[in-house]
Amino acid sequence: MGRDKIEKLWSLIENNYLASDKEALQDSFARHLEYTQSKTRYTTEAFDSYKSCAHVVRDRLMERWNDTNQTYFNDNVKRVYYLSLEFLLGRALSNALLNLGILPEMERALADFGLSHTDLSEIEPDAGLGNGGLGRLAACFLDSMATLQLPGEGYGIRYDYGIFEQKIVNGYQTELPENWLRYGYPFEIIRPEYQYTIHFYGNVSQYQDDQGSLRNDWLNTEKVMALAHDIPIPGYQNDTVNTVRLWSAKSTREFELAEFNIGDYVGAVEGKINSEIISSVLYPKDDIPAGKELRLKQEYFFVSATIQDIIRRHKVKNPSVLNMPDKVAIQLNDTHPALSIAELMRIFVDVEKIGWDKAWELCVPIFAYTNHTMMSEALELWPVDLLSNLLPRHLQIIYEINHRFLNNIRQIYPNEEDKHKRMSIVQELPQKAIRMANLAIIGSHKVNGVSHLHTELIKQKLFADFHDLWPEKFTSKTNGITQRRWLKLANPRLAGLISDTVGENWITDLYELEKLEPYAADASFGEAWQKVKLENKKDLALYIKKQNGIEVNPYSMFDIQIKRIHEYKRQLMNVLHILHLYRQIKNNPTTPIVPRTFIFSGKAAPGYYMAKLIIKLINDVALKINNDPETRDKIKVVFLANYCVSLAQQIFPAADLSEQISTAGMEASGTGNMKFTLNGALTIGTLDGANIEIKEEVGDDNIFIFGLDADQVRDLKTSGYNPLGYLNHSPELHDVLRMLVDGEFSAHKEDLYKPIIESLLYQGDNYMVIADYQSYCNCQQKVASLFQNQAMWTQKSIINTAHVGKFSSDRTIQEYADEVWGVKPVKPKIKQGRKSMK
Ligand code: 26V
Repeated sequence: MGRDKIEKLWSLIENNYLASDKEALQDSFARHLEYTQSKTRYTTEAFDSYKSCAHVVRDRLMERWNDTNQTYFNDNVKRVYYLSLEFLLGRALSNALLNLGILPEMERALADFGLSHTDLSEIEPDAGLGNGGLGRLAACFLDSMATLQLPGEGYGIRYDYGIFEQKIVNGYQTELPENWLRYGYPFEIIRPEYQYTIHFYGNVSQYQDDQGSLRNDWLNTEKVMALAHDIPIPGYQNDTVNTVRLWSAKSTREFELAEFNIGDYVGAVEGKINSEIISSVLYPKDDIPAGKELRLKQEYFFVSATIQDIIRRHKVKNPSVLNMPDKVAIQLNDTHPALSIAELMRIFVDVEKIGWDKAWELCVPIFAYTNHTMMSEALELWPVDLLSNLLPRHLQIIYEINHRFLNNIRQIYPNEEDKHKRMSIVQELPQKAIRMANLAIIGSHKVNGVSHLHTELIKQKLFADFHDLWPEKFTSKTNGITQRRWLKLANPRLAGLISDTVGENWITDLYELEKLEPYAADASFGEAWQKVKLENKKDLALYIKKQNGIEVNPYSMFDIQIKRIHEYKRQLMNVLHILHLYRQIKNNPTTPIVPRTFIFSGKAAPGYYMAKLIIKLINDVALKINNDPETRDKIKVVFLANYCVSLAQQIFPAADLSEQISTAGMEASGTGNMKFTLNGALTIGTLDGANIEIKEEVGDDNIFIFGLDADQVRDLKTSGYNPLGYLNHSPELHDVLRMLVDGEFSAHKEDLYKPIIESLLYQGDNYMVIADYQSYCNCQQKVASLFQNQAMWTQKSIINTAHVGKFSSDRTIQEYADEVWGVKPVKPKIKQGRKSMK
C-alpha cells in the first residue's frame, strides 16, 4: 500500500478527537446502544445502557492510551513492570469517568434520558482477580503510577473466575464460582498480535556448541499459548493512560492439528480445554499453600509470557539485552512471580548465549521483591519433584544459582553449616523443595517489607541471615491506598465537604488534607462533618435492610471489621467482646450502654475450617442478639456477605470505629486501616503493621491502642504462655466462654463451637486472644465513653482524616520510583489536533 495512502488514514485519525460535552456524550451513547449493543426501544435493558456507557468511556480512553504508549515507545524510556498474580481492580466505569474528568458531564447527559451513572455503574461486575490486601495493593499502585505519569505496566493473569462469590446459607459460608466475564468485559482489548508459546515438561539435552561451550536445550515440551488482554489504567486527569496486561491460556494450533489429523475430533477439543484450564481460576489463599501443580503452572505460564513480552518490547528499541537494567525494572509482588528470575536467566544464557556471570550481573539490578507476610507457613515452597517434572531446565538454573551463592557464603561464613542450610534455596528436609523467598532475595537488588514494623521483623527474623549479608538490599515501603477511589469515588459527600473547605488539591496530594486541621475544633464544620457521616450510615443501613433484613439504628456506633477472615486477624476477639456486652445487658438490663452496630464482612479460604466456623459463630450470635427484645435496641450484629471492592466502597464511608486488632507482629501492614482513617473512622487497634504509623501520624490521643506489642507477644510465647491462667483471673471472660460451651448460640448442635474453645484454652491460643482480651474490653469501654461526646468524637474524626496524607499510594509509589526502580515521570505527547486534559 502506498505510503501516502497510509499517511492519509493516520492523519485522519490523529487529527480527530472525541468531544466530551453533554451532546457528544449523548450522541456517542445512542450510537453504542444501537450499533454496539444492537438494541431498540423495545429491547433495551439496564445492562445495555451500562455497556453503552462503558463504551462511550472506553472510546475516550483510547486516544490518550495510544498517545501514552507511543510516547513511551518513541522516547525509549525506562519502564517498570509490576508482576502480580493478583489484581483486585473492582469496577472500572466510575473510576474512568472520574479520571477522565467527565463525570459531571456524563451525569447531565444521562439525566436527560432518565438514567443515572451511579445506577449504571452498579451493574458492572467487580474485576475480582485477587484474594485481599496484596491484590488490592497492586490495583492502587497501578492507579498511582498512572497518576504520577510513571511508565509503569501491570502484568497478571486473566482468570475466567475471580475470587469466589460468598453466600451465607444457614450461617455458613458457601462458595460459588464468580464468572465475571460471562457477558463480556468492555474495558479489555484483546491483542492477538501478542501471543507467546509457553513450554512445560519435556527434558533438557546438553551438548557442546561449535565454540566448545556447554549448551542446554529444553526439548519435547508441551505447549500452551498465552494471549494478551489489555485493560487501560487512566491517571487522574493528566492524559496518561497506562496498561495492565493480563494473559489467558489458549491451546496451540499445532496441538489442535495433530489431534485432528489422527481423526480424534472430540479428543482434540478435550485436549484444547485441558490446556486452557491454566488461566481459568484464581487460587483462593488457603492457610497452607498447597503444592498444587496447576498453581505452579499458572505461575510459570504468567512469568514466561511476561518475560517474553518484556524482552520483545525491549528489543524493538534497543540493539541487545545488554542494556536492559537501564530500561527495565521488574517488581515481584510476593514470590508468586519469582520464577521470573530463573526464566530471565534461562533466556540470557540459553537463548541469548550470554555467559552466566554477565547474565547474572544483568539480572539482579532488574528485579526487586516485596514480601507481604511474616507467617512462615505462608512462604512458598515448591517440591523439587514437581519442578523437575514441569520445568526441568528451570530447576537446573535454580540449582546453579544456589550452587554459586552457597560457594560465596561458605567463604564469607566458613564453618557455619546451619547458616548455609538456612540460606540455601533448596530445603532438604522434611521434603526436598525450592524456597521461593530465598530465590527472590538472592536474585533481586532490593527487598522490601510493607510497613516499618514488618520490615524490621523481616530484617531481624524471617530473613535475618540475608540481612546480615546484604543490609543495603533491605528497605521499607509502607503501603498506601488511592484516595481517588477510596474517598473521591466511595464517599462523594465527604469528598465534597473537604473540597469545599480546603480545595481539591488533596486528590493528587493527600498531605493537603492537613489543611483540615484548623477546622477540627470548628463547631459548624463539625456539624457538617457529622451530617455527612450520618447520611452515609443511613445509606449503609438501607443496604443492610435490603441484604440481611436487619433494621439498624444509624445513630448507633458503626463498629466495623471488614477483611479476610483469619485467626490472626482475631474476628473472634471482636465476637467475644460482643458476647461480653450481651451478658452485661442480660445480667442487668438497665446498665447504660452506648448503642452499637457491629458489622463484619470478609471471606474465609474455602479449606480453612476455623475461619469458616468463626463466620458461622458471627451469624449465630447475630441471629440471637438481633432478635432478643432485651438487647436488640442496644446492640446489633450484621455479617455482610460477599466482601469485595465495590462493597468495601459502600462500607468504609459509614464507619465510626475501625477494628484493626491482629496479633501484634502478624499483620504485615493492612490497608483497610488506611481506608477507614481516610473516611474519618477512629481506630481501635494493636501496635501492628501500619497501625503503628497511623498512630504516629494522627497522634496518641486520636487512636485507641491496646494489647501486647510484637516484642511482648514474642516474649510471652517464649516464656510459656498459658491461656488458662488468664481465665482463672477473669470471671467475666469465663462467663463469656461458658455461653459458647453451653451452646447458647448453637441450640441445634451444642458442641458446635467446641473447636474454638479447644483452640483458645487447650491448644495454646496461638493468636493470643485470651492474653489481649481484657485490654481490648477496657479499650472498648473508652471508645464507648468518647462516643457519648459526639463533638469530641467528631473532632478526632476530622483529625484522623487530616493526618492520613502519608498513606496515599502516591507517596508509596514515589518512594519505589526513586529508591527501587529508578523511573521518572513522562508526559504523553498528545497528537496534534487532539485535546489535552491539562
Ligand atoms: C498466598 C497464597 C498461597 C496460596 C495461593 C494463593 C495465595 C495468595 C496470596 C498469598 C499470600 C498473601 C499475602 C498477603 O496477602 N499479605 C497481605 O499483603 C497486604 C499488602 O501488602 C498487607 O497489607 C497485609 O497485611 C498482608 O496480610
